[in-house]
Amino acid sequence: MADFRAHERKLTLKVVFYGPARSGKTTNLMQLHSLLRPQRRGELMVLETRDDRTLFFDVLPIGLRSASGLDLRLKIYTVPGQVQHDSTRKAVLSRADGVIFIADSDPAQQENNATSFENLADNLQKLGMEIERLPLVVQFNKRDCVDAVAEDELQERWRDTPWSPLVMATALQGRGVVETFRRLLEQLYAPLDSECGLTANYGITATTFVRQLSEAGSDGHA
Ligand SMILES: Nc1nc2c(ncn2[C@@H]2O[C@H](COP(=O)(O)OP(=O)(O)OP(=O)(O)O)[C@@H](O)[C@H]2O)c(=O)[nH]1
Ligand SMILES: [Mg+2]
Repeated sequence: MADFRAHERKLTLKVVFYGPARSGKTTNLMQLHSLLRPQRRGELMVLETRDDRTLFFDVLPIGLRSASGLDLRLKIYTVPGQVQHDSTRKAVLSRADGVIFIADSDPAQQENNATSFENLADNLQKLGMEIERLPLVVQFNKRDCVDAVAEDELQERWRDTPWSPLVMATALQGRGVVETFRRLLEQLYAPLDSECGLTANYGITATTFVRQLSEAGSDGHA
C-alpha cells in the first residue's frame, strides 16, 4: 500500500530487489544509480561488508516533483540473499509496493532461484500480501555467463505464470537494468492511479510516470 499524503501532495513508494545470494541485486541497484538522470536520483547507500554481501539492505532514493506539484518518491531497497538472513528479508519486504526478483542464469543456481522465489511467496504471505496481486518483475541476470541456461528454456519454464515474459540482463554491464525497472513501473501505475488518481488529480499518465521516473542520464545507455 503506497504512502500517499494527499494534503501534503506527497506519494512515496517502496520497491524491493529480492532473490538468492549473489544473483546481482546490489549490482542492479548500483547500475540504476549510474544510469538514471542525476536530477532524479538521491544518494545511493550501499552497505559494504567484508565479503561484499548485503547484511541489511542497500537503498537508492529516486524522486521528482510533477508539473502539477505532486512530490513523487521511490525508495528502492535490496535484501540480503543469504538464507540465514530471513528475518531481515521479511522486514525489508514489509509494505513493498513492488518487487523485482533477480534470478541467476548460472545452471548451478537454478535450485537457489526456486528456493528464493518460494521464500518470497512465503514471506509475502506472512506479511498479509498476495504474490499474484503484487507488481512483480522477474529478471534473469548474468546472461554473460558462458553456460547460462538458454533463454528459450527459461521463458518456457515461466510461460504459464503471471510473471511471463522474463527480462534478461547482464547487470554488471548495465544491460537490462533500466528495462527491468521500467517493466515494474508499468505494473505499479494502475493500482496507484486507482488509489491516488494520478491522471485525474495530477495529470500524470502511465507514459509520463514510466518515462520520467526512468529517464536516463546523458551518459546512460538506456
Ligand atoms: N558475470 C556476471 N557477474 C555479475 C553480474 N551481476 C553481478 N555479478 C557479480 O555477482 C556477484 C554478486 O553480486 P551482488 O550484486 O553483490 O549480488 P547480491 O544479489 O546483492 O548478493 P547478496 O547481497 O549476497 O544477496 C558480484 O561479484 C558481482 O560482480 C552479471 O551480470 N554478470
Ligand atoms: Mg547485495
